Amino acid sequence: MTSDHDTGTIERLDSGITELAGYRDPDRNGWTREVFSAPYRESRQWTAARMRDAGLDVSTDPAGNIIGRLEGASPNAPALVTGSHTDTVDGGGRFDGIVGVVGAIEAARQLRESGTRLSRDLLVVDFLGEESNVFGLSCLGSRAAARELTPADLDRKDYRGVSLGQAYTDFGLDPDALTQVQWARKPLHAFLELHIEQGPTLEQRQLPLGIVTAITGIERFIATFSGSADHAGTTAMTDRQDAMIAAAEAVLAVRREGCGAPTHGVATTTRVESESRSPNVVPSLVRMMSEVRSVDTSWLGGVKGRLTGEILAKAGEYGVDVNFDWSTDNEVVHASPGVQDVVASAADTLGIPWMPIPSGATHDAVHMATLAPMGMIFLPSRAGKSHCPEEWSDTSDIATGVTALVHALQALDTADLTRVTATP
Ligand code: HGY
Ligand code: MN
Ligand code: MN
Repeated sequence: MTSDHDTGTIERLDSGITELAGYRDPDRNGWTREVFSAPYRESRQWTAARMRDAGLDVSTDPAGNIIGRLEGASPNAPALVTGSHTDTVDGGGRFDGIVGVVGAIEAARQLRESGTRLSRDLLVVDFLGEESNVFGLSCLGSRAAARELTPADLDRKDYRGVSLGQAYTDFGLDPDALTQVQWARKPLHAFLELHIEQGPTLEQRQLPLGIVTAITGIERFIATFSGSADHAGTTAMTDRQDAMIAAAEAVLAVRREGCGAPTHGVATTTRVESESRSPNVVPSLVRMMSEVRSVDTSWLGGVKGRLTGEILAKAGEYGVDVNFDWSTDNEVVHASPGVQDVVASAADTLGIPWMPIPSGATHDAVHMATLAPMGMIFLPSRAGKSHCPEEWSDTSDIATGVTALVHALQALDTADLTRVTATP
């Protein structure tokens, strides 16, 4: 059941993806719409209008999340929540996060237009700023909803010295009110997010649907290498304390760590920069930004000790000191077995083939999991590409994901999620 979809649905999904993609930074590659940027600010009006057009009551909470509400029979019952994000990485694509907002709005429209009245409110959320940003912190809106955004986070500075708190103020949000997210202060029944896989597995297995079992944990660090500035032309190779060489060794150590993971594990260095701009000085101060991810909690828990020790020892051979600033972007989070069961039986009833799948990407679902039983539905990414302009998912696959979302939300509405069953 993947090709026969209502033409209205296909048209609305296509137009939604296309119109939202139009809000992009013309000076950056791909479909760039980073949090707090001008195109992102303009796109928030579009999202709110699209929710209203689908018949939802729309509001924006103090953390900048846009919430579309489909009233249920008993509005005081714990709400059902779905949604994702519409911000992108620099040079990003048109589907990461966006599918889970445009698709969720379409699902709510289908429920309303079919005359389905859920027993509880359904909240469709476009979470502010899911992507990791210049402040090094992902999932701003869902983190605030989960009361995980701290005053120290607001003091984080970007490379220009602007604090995250100032960025909120400049965007029109009150940093002191960020945790007063009332909809998330009440008990919630469940959270279910539709998202692209951002990897190749579903396409390789020719499956239209994935049911997420766990979401990767992320450990990030900035390492500062301090050596000695010297004349690049007159200093013998054996007399140098070259911070760039120590950083280069560290980049390879990070790669070895990722390749050595026993199950799912990856490690990436995304930035190495020398303080000096001169091309004729041995680098004395170099900063490096890396991250390590895994769904294997014990392996990920040992990464900091292993990498810190190895990088310090190697840098010492070059007479270079290293300072580390480690942060846990998020711990490994397991999807609710109850929600997984409900989604699996909805897909089986619809005749949609699926597989259980871990997520190597992090999501707003990580933080929503602290508020309610959480689940995610994945749909295929062409060639597994994401976080790049080539990111693509077929509209028919998105529509299949929406169909699964509609039926899973209806089943979740009356499900007793306290049952803990074996994961599918
Ligand atoms: O980084 C991630 O995994 C997500 O795309 N924010
Ligand atoms: Mn995403
Ligand atoms: Mn992303």
